[in-house]
Amino acid sequence: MKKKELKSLLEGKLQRHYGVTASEATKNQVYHACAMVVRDILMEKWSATQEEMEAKKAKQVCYLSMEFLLGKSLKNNIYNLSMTDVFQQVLQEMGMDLKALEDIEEDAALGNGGLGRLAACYMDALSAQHLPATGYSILYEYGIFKQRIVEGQQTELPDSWLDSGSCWLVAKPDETVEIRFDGEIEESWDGDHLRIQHRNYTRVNAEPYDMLISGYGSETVNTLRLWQAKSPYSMDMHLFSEGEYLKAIEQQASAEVISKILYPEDKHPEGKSLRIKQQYFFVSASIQSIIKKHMETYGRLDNLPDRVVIQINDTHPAMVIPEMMRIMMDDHGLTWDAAWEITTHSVAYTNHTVMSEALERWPEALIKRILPRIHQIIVEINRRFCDSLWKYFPNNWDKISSMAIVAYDEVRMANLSIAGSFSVNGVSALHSQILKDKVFHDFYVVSPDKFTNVTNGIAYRRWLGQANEPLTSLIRDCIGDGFLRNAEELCTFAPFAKDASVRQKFLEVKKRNKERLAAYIQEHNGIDVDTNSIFDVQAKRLHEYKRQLLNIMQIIKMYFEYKDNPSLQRPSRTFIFGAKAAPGYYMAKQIIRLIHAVADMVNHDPVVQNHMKVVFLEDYKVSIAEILMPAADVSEQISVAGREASGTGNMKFMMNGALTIGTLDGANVEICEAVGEANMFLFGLKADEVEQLLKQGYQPMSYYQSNPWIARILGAIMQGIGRPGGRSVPFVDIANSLLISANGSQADPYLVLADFEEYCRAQREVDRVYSNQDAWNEKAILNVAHSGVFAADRSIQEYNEKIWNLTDLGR
Ligand code: GL4
Repeated sequence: MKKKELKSLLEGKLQRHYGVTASEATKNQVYHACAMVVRDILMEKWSATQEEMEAKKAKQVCYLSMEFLLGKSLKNNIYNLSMTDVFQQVLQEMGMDLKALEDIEEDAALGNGGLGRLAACYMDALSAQHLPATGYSILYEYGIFKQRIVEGQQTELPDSWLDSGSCWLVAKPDETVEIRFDGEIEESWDGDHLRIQHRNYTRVNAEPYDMLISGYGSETVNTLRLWQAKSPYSMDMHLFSEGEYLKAIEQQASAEVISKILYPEDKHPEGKSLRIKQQYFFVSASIQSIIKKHMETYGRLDNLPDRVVIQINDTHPAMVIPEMMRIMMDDHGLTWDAAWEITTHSVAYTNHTVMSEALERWPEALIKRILPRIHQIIVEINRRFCDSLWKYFPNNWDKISSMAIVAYDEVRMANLSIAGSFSVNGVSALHSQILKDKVFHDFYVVSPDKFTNVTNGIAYRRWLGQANEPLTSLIRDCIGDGFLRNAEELCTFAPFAKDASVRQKFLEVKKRNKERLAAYIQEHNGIDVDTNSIFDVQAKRLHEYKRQLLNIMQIIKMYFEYKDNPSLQRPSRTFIFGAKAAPGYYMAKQIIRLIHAVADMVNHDPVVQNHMKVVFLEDYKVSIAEILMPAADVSEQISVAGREASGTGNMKFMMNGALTIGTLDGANVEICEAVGEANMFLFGLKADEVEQLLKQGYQPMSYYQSNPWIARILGAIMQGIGRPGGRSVPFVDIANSLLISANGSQADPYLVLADFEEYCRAQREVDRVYSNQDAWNEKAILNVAHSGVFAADRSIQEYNEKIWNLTDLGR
């Protein structure tokens, strides 16, 4: 698009929507005008995509996820349309700055962390690969909370993102569907046909809002459909006129609360009725809309699996299975067998964690009360499933009851997901192997062909192309810009690691990115950090298995080493953390507090602060990650081996040229295969060693007794940590959790003490390698060059080949 055309489009929006000229418009108005212009362009492509899908009778993926952690849209859409330059120029002439407008937009934070961000990366890659897709989720009014740190402790504030985000939503009120909760099921025979009637139910409307999903250089624009809960009863006038004001609006409020807020727990499902309602609400709305559309086009359901594949992002949407059964049997008159055939050939399940507390189980009584028909269907699925298991495990009741979908008054969503799908995949090679060997071993024995792996990937044009322009342009200068379409071409950057001038330029790029981050830290934390120091970053949700505690213990050790020996020669370090803790997760919040106490101690010590700093970035989110990843030298990926299903931050850091210090966990294993052990810092117990140690009886006290550093650090943690001369805070619970087993639970279940010594060794290796800047940069460049396999494009291709078999709209 030419400058003149864009200018007149923007002026038109400002005039018609705000009645102002370009020179009168506020920044906020110009932001909205830009968004509207971009939306119009996407809308045309979206219509063309829809037409093409119909003409080609395309097969599409419906990606159901409770979470899509999108971040900001304006920059990404403009970039994908290759309009960054023209926007910059036109805005400049209007006296505005594109960057400043981008900052007005709040992150769309409809997700907790990796799982939700993965969904967003996949939508982007699907459009880029011109594969037809619709994402389905909930239009939460409040996304993940905003984190405020008050006196070193996390507090939570609501995140109302819609003020600046709603301009990306296209309301489709005509496609509203009705969702039914509660009530009773009445069965009656109509000849030889069983009629199911749902009586006394509570009705909630689901209103769709569509977001248009662009892909880099692609004509395909896909849809992310977000459902909002609306009460069909505006207000009970009868009650109202009798003066019962509150009761009158109660019904309305209890319906609309369903889409109010995202649950902020990563890996800890709350057994709350509202959460079940959220799940069924978006599942039922999505399936109703998928089946309705299919019936309008084809007039039959038996070919549904040829036209759609329903990918469920973890078990949160697992109720698609009984819901499809319900709609096909009760509304369309299919037999059980016919409906089961269609359902199990349409649904595919991705597992994202092996942590047992994250495997969803719902109290059966709750499901029965809130979703009586779904409950009946689940019970019947279970009965037939257990029958079928008999032939594999005759007389083995223990095994069958462990695989059952309903048992001990609980409904097990993972078992339902496996039984009702044609594909089960993990998200890294190691994780998929653990699923087959351990977590779902019995299911694997019954249907080995169902199980597969698709290693995660990232939308690298966002995480490298947009977030790190200096590095992108250095790569472009070396190898051309084909890598922006095909990430595998990044490997042709590898030989440049040997080129001294490229290493020098890489160093300058990193320095610029560190300066940008340092400015951010100065503005938000008031801390001066040295851009010549090693930027060592751990940014991810706060969870004990991710072991931020291991990191902070090593930092305390370093602090003592400088105290003991002020002339110690080591490269200086800036340790940077970003992490939200679930609001009810006590230990995670204590660890955040400890990080702040250590930061206070280190940053105010007159001697030590010249060697190291500790920074905690408040409210870590996608847009902060976009500043953080490009500036990192060291990427901390230090989870207990076997627990982190994949990780995706690890990929983003690598692609931006950070060296990983990590355990052989999740996708770290594949990072190591791609870049070579010599170009990262591996340490710690391996997954099988972890299991073995826990099995044979792990005694953290023995490490405490044999390693004086551990004793000294835990002693300090217990006595209190704080700035010199100031108040110090004791962290007795943290120390106890590492040493004492409370009511039968394992002490230090995440093996912090077992891996401590090895981790410190690896950190000294980081110092040694960094002391030779040039050698370090060579390794960093090799990390960038070998990161192409972690593009979401590759993951999507694998999903398509192994599971989806979609129609390619680009052909
Ligand atoms: C997660 C995993 O913990 C993480 O390793 C993985 O990268 C991500 C996407 O597959 O899914 N599982 C859950 S639950 N939250 C995650 O971030």
